[in-house]
Amino acid sequence: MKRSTMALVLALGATAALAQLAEGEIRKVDKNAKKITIKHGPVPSIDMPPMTMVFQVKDPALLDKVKAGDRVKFQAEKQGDTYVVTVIEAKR
Ligand SMILES: [Cu+2]
Repeated sequence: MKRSTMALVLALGATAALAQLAEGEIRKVDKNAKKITIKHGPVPSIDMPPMTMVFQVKDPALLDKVKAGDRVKFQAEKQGDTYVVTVIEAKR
């Protein structure tokens, strides 16, 4: 594969991954319980409408990157009866 074609494929892949990120605003961070409260917009990956709710986090280190009041992009998945945030980043 030519280098230019490879770059295009990688760029398209990154765009697709970003498109799945939901947007929201952090309401509360609870590091001890590994939970985060997010007022969020639609979350296509788990087919969820906008609401304010508590998520578990996959890795508590994710909570070091955000604080209450931050606007964020995030990815969530359903694990059993629990909704888990797997990726989160503050918007700037
Ligand atoms: Cu929700």
